[in-house]
Amino acid sequence: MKTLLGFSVPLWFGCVVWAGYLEYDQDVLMPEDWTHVGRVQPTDELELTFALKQQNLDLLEMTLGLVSDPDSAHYGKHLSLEELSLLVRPSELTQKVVRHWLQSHGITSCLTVGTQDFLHCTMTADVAETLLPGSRFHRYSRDGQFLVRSSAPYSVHDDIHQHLDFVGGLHRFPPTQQVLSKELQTPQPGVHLGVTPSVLRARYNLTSADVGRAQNNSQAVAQFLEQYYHPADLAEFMSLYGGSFQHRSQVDRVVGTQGGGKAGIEASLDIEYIMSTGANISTWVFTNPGRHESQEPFLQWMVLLSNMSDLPWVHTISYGDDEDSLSTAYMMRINTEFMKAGVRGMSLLFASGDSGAGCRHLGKDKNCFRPSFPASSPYVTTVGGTSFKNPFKISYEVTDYISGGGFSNVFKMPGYQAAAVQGYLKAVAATLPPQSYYNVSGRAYPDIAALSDNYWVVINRVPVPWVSGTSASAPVVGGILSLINDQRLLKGLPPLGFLNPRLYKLKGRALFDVTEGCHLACLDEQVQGKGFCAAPSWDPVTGWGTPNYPELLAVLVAQ
Ligand SMILES: *[C@@H]1O[C@H](CO)[C@@H](O)[C@H](O)[C@H]1NC(C)=O
Ligand SMILES: *[C@@H]1O[C@H](CO)[C@@H](O)[C@H](O)[C@H]1NC(C)=O
Ligand SMILES: *[C@@H]1O[C@H](CO)[C@@H](O)[C@H](O)[C@H]1NC(C)=O
Ligand SMILES: *[C@@H]1O[C@H](CO)[C@@H](O)[C@H](O)[C@H]1NC(C)=O
Ligand SMILES: CC(=O)N[C@H]1CO[C@H](CO)[C@@H](O)[C@@H]1O
Repeated sequence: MKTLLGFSVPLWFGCVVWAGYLEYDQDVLMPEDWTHVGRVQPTDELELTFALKQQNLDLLEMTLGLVSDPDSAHYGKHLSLEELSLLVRPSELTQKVVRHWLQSHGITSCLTVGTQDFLHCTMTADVAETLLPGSRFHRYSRDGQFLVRSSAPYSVHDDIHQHLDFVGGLHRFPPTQQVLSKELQTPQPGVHLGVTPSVLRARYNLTSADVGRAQNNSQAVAQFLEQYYHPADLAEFMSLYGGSFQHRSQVDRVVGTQGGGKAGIEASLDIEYIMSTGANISTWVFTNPGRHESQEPFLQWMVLLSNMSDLPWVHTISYGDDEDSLSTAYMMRINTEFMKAGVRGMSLLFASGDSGAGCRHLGKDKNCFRPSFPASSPYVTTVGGTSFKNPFKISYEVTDYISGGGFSNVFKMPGYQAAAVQGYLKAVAATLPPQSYYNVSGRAYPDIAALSDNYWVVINRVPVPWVSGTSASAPVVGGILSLINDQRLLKGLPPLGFLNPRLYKLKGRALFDVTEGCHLACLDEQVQGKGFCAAPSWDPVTGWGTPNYPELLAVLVAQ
């Protein structure tokens, strides 16, 4: 059990300088599954990431709204990395103050990014502990993986405070596989269908002609869990299941370092399925961009996006953490990074999580639901999960009870979804869970859904059945959006970019509405394991429903 240790009292620092916490609410207790190994040596090298305060964030948010709203004259007028940089890069003062502060501690090996709002610096542990009063670095391990993190909250001097959002590499541990595949669960008797590419393509109405053709279209999956895909698994998967459609059997680009040993089920699932719906489209894999013990892989991926001008249009990510385990400052800044990706025309899709509404124990007999981040960010498209009503044939879809969904406690409900969410709350008012379990003023998710149950995946050359989770749904929807981008690019139109404003304006048109079933939540007397339930139109379990490709293409290729 993790508890909160951060508090907002300023630290009294040695030579009479006030210092304050950047992430006063950051959880600094070590998660149960990590073992403390010992203090680092003072001369051990650390790599820390400094998130510098950006400029014009109101303008960034407004620009994202305009380029993503199909009714705006600016729809699709995405910014290049250079244009984005002119908008958000930190002020000269901020850059000067932060650099001077680092240099005065002898820190000179720092790398910056295209938007100049991150600095990635190498320093010894004793320098880091002086730079960031309060921090104390220790080494931790889990399953042969080693990490360096601080056991106590860090602070920065008051004159630096206003120039930084947070420092990465001190507190956040890699999430336990919260977005998990229900690997090898006991199969039910009988000849079960199981999801393969041809099952998905049939259900979502993809014909053999629905494959990518555009020259410079591409899509990506990003992974951060020390997992990797094996090229031979992908090739075998495609030879087993790719018979009925033109496809690629190879990844075009791997960014980062793939681990050794056995392939991971998550990694194999993502890549095999994005390349099955997004067939014949160039595909990239982002994998642990930094492998230093003090790095945060998800943060490093975000930093990388701000440093590459030529990126795939669609990214699917199966990473998630409890909102309440992360600092508000961190989530706010990462949310800004999502806006930066959106104004550039990228679509980021996150799995909604595999714990339904989730459950957080607040005290004796007192629980509430537990939203997951980044699923709860208003500037990503969050994908929930479904299963077939009749598991023995391609039938209509119902809620997969694991499908993550609910309301953020951190992000306000964005305008694009207000009417849809109000409609739901009103329609099902009589059967909603008690109000004390969730926050109706927060961003509600998911936005869309796809099958998440009983996939076939090839891992270590062996086809494995019964793989489940919303981490399957996200790449399936990602590949479908890539096909739509493909048609748009062929017509000379810009890519879809941040989809939600346009998706909510469709009001469910071109999607298969999922109206049956509830997802799981706290096993207590009040809610008895039941969170929210699907209903006609949008709901916080399956969003607007699952894609009917030909209709979705028709409405999204129009302009
Ligand atoms: C960003 O890219 C440039 C080269 O394009 C490189 O010199 C720099 O080190 C990169 N920054 C980071 C943080 O990796
Ligand atoms: C798509 O699939 C649904 C259900 O499988 C079917 O009823 C419909 O006719 C199909 N075609 C189109 C163009 O929607
Ligand atoms: C597959 O994509 C390439 C471009 O990347 C294109 O030249 C080719 O025609 C596509 N194949 C089919 C069957 O459309
Ligand atoms: C509910 O969400 C809003 C933002 O949408 C936030 O300001 C508020 O603190 C949240 N309440 C709780 C109890 O978390
Ligand atoms: C994002 C992407 O796939 N970009 C490619 C566009 O085409 C050029 C030239 O072939 C490639 O170098 C890019 O990688």
